[in-house]
Amino acid sequence: MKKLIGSLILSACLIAPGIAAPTALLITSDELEDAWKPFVEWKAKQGKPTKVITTEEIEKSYKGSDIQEKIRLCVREHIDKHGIQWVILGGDSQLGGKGIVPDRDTVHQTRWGKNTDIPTDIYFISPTNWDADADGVYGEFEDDREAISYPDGSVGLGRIPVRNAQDIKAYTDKVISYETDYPKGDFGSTMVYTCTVAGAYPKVRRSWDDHVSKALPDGKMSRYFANKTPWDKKEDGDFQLNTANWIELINGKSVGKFHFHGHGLIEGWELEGHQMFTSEHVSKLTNKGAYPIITTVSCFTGHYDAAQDPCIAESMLRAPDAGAIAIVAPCREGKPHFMDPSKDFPLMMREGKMDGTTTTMTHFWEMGIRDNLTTGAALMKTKAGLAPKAKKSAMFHMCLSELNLLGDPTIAVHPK
Ligand SMILES: [Ca+2]
Ligand SMILES: [Ca+2]
Repeated sequence: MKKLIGSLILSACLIAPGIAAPTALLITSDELEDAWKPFVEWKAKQGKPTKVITTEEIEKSYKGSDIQEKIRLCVREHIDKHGIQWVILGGDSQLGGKGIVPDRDTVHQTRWGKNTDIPTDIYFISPTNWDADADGVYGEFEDDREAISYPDGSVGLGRIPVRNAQDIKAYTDKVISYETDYPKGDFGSTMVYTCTVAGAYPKVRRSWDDHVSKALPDGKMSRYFANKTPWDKKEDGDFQLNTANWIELINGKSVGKFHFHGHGLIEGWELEGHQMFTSEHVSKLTNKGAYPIITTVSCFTGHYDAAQDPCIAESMLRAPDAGAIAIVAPCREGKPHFMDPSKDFPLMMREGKMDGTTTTMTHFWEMGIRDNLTTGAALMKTKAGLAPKAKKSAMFHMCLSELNLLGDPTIAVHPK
């Protein structure tokens, strides 16, 4: 009897209010720990108690070859022993293993050339260390194969690439707005595809027609392609995808979901007439309270780990009272990954066969909306679905490694 009473008291303690077991783990630095407190308090109110652990604590408490390895071991311990469902990397990364939450660089040799420094955030939720041959080079498609594992979809992951307390405050305010005061009406069910590359028109069309529209049957979708938009006046394509018109699209507060397809650089999206949408234009955004989620295949727009900072995705996330709430973007070139490029590439041009990057973005939307998932869960379940291809193809291995979620992984893709 004593034993029973003892265990009842123990269970009561474990489920007592205020000490609910954390469902999310947020990693940041000692310096920024306090700045995250309002975010953490907010998440607890949302039923997602969040534990904060700093890289300084991790450095002391875990054994591993470097800080990234120690972070991975810490994350896995929290997943395996404490049932953590979301992992939030709460800070930017800088070159050479520096920054608030340093990224893990993995190496990729594909038909596009060799990349040695692809920031691979899925490494942190991996049960294996991505360096089977222990040469200190991570993610080698063949030599490290046995130690490479992809997400299984059970844990949501994202990085909020902030640098200081002001960034954290601005982002936290946006998350609270997103979760309490999401715009009424058609905002959430309106999706815009922009595309400035003619060869991509067919696959961008199919992204909606064959997939996202199925999850959002009452959705309102518009295509702003270089050759035709709903806002053309005298002739097809005369509404230009230029910076002024993009600012208008976002400031109109009527579109909650964007997919941008076209060229890009670290500092911005390239629109028609080689106009660049950069941080200068982000500063003209006034979409307070109406923060869209964005997917984009534009090269380098998610290059959060660069010496040059911010990348355009970071500008959009850090902007106070404006910009975006979450972005899935390539950290380097936005490549069309295919299993059999010589056969698949012409099919892409002709009939819109989707490559790995466009498939990732499309499934993120389709699954996230249909299954009512959070952003982090939607992207990791998408990667889980593509994992069999990544095991067979170095290009898909790169695809899964290089597309990171920038933003809070615990917010809904499609708030009700
Ligand atoms: Ca290796
Ligand atoms: Ca950065």
